[in-house]
Amino acid sequence: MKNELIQKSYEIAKERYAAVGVSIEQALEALQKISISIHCWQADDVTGFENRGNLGGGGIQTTGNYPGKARNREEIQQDIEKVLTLIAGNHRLNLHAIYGDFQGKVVDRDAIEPAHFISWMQWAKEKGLKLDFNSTSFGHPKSGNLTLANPELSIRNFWIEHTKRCRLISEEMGKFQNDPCIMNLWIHDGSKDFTVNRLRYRQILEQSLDEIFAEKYSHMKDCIEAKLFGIGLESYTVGSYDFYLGYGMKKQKMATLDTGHFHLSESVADKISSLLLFTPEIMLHVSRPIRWDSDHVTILNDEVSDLAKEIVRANALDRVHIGLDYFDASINRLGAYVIGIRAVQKAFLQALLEPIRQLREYEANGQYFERLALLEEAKSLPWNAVWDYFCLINNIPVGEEYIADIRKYEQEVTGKRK
Ligand code: RNT
Ligand code: ZN
Repeated sequence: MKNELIQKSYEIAKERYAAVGVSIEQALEALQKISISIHCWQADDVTGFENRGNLGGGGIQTTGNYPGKARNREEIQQDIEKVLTLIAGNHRLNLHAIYGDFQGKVVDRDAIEPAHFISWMQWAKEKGLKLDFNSTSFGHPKSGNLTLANPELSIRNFWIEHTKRCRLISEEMGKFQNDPCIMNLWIHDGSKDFTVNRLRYRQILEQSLDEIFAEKYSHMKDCIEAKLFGIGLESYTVGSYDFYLGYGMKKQKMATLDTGHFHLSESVADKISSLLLFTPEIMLHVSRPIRWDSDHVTILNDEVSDLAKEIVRANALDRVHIGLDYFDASINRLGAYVIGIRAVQKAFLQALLEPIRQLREYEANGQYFERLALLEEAKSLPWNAVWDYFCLINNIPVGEEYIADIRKYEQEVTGKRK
């Protein structure tokens, strides 16, 4: 019965969308191909497996102590496998360097190797996931306030070595999965208060990056992530947006746009069409900043909708990589994953269903009332019927049905973790 209703609503939606010149079949086909890079660190509050405990720092902070966080690789994998049963499509898993399979040993960051990630690669292959990767500069005794931008040579070299190794690991991942592994480089370097030698640290960072990127690889792609500020590092961020945008354009590296890393009233969506002209590709960290870069769970809000629309309008789905980045430890962590992934998919579905031909015609004719009116009406076109149908044909829970699945998993699995 329920399936029949979904089917019926879908048929009605098809006609309704046809009236505004939109093919929902094409939209569904495109949505099916969108692959989201799922961040592994929501599963365990960015702790990792270094066997030294979460040292925190680096200007980021998880808040909450909801029970049941994953304590090891097996548990993260188990949780991700569960998440995959509640979402449609083929996706990627984004690992941080601290999530290596270290076999109970303490392996320092300047000693990590592809071997520490073989078990991840094999598991990912079995599950049909592709892997992405990140160097980890935070949460380490040598992190301090400056890593790659540190004037102290021994510390700087330690982090250069770490980052080079991360690129090699990414290269091996890319080879193994026969698909480029995207490696994100984010460092927290900055300072809490007035900084009178801002140029110097940026020069050092530029030199470090040049050293790191000297080796050319063909199975991995680099992206560089800027930030506005970190906790305890409020006055100065070495790797600011201007810095990485300039570096990325000069060296043809893709920029990572984290939606929490800008002034709160700044539109990240509007950056897409400019970046596409000057950098090869774009990486996204879709997040939800509340008052600051708080990394709340991504939801379907205007910011995410605008972002998806700009990407679709620019016909750039093949040049923009969509990743998630948030860590909420105050609610069920699997639930947090599913909410965020589904929200991003919904945003893209809405974008793909936009009556863009008509809107552009209005714009070209200077018919701005008509353009605004259709944009408003498009908001309430029956996209939800298409979304339900998408879930149905992918054999995953429709609508709020997944809440019960998460609850059950909590009772049977995560709730039993001590
Ligand atoms: C921090 C950056 C960065 C991290 C992850 C864990 O503000 O957004 O991407 O969240 O690397
Ligand atoms: Zn990020």
